[in-house]
Amino acid sequence: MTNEPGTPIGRRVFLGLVGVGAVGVATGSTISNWWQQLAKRDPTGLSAVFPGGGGWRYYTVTGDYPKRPTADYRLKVHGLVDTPLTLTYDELVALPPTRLDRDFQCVTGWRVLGVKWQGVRLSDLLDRAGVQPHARALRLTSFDGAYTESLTMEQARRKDVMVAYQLDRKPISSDHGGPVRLYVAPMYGYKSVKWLDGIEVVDKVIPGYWEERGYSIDAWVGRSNGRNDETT
Ligand SMILES: Nc1nc2c(c(=O)[nH]1)N[C@H]1C(S)=C(S)[C@@H](COP(=O)(O)O)O[C@H]1N2
Ligand SMILES: [Mo]
Repeated sequence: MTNEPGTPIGRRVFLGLVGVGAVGVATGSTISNWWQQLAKRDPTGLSAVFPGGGGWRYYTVTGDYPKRPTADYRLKVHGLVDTPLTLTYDELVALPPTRLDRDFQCVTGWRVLGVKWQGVRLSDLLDRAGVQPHARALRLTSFDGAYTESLTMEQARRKDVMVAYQLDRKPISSDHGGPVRLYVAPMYGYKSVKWLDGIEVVDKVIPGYWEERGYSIDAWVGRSNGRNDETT
């Protein structure tokens, strides 16, 4: 089963996603925590009108929102590269930053407008590692232990694709996939791997978690929204 971007997604996949959304069960005791938990598992979008949502849903396919202190964080760039890298959080944030003020859109329909992202261009990291000539794609992994994604080398080299460590001027929370996640501005949210820990350079596209479950490997947000042009 495949789904073209912008068309309604298949029922099986949709139900799967709703099921996934229901995994983040309330654990907090405060009211605000309760609302936050509601927002996490609410597939309808109604909780966006309540405090704490801000239009976001907090997704996880494992039922867990793993926390990793920045001191313990490592990002590996490996595979078909001349110099494999293992970057600490401090090393990553010390690299020349890139910023984007762009929308975040899930393929299920919700969208958060004008999110302020800061990070390091994925392309810069690839240059540091030295991509070998026969490389064609990336396999991206998460320290949740389950989620993966793919990008072609051409997609990965775009200026609007970054390894992000700030969201709306604050460190990315663990709910949002911090301390470090991917942000692929021109594509649906499922490309933006949370809790990013690995960038493997490979010789062909390896379908990611949701792509194995029916979503399109090319996840371009429909041009009809007029907001997906590549900018610096
Ligand atoms: N590791 C991991 N990354 C993920 C997901 C996930 O479940 N696990 N969900 C994806 C989807 S479908 C979307 S829309 C966004 C949601 O990001 P958010 O939880 O910060 O709103 O993360 C993407 N990256
Ligand atoms: Mo999504």
